[in-house]
Amino acid sequence: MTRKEIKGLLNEAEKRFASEAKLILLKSGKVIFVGDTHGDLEATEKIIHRYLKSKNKLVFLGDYVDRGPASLQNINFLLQQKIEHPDSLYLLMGNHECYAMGSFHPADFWEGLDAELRQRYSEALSRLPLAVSMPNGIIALHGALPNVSRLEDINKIEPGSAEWHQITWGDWQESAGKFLGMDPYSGRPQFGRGWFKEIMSRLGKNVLIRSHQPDAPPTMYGKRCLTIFTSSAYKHYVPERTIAVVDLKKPVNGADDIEIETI
Ligand SMILES: [Mn+2]
Repeated sequence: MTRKEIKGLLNEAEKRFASEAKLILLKSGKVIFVGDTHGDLEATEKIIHRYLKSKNKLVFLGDYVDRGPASLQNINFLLQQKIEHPDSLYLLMGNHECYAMGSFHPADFWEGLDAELRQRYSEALSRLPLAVSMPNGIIALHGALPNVSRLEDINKIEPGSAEWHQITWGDWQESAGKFLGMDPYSGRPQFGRGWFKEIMSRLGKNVLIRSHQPDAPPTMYGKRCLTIFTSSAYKHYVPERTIAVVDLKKPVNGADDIEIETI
């Protein structure tokens, strides 16, 4: 794409994201959740061609850039698809979309852009929605669950806030506590079973689908917290790229009610 085409794409995408709520409500059909793709354009193309059809909804859980070899192509392809299929495809915000809110390393995508394009991608991607809610008890987002009083309050979360940080950067650990402190190496906030149980009950949800943490067990907390990962960028942790398929006609009480497919 030329520079002019990229700017046009970012303008269109930014307008689209500005018109969406931060909390997306999905009510019918089959929903396909995709974990971090991290520059794995091949994975993204395969998923779009295989699943973007009929009444399916596709939800990408964030982290489209950095680490993989085709970050620029991956994010541009996803933005084009979003513009063409605005009500079938949803792109949630991951921490790697948040360079505007503070730099991090490694960030090969962001560091490879010139100042003007870095600014434009930052502005457009800082408008991405944060979470998906479904009536069968599922909530989906990139990392951990935010400290909000009610589900609808996710719509008020501002990029850069504490709640935004919990969603985009938060990790889950198999410990009993609630907030377990910041990881000294990655700087990510760590949360335990206590927080999961408390906030899921407050939000009235059964199951969380998220990505972000390739070394996390695929299911935690009595199969109520699913972590999927859909990039070849972390083969040493996750040898297979996984997605989660949820049929909104069926009740979901745990991971056993969700189809995990490899692509
Ligand atoms: Mn992440």
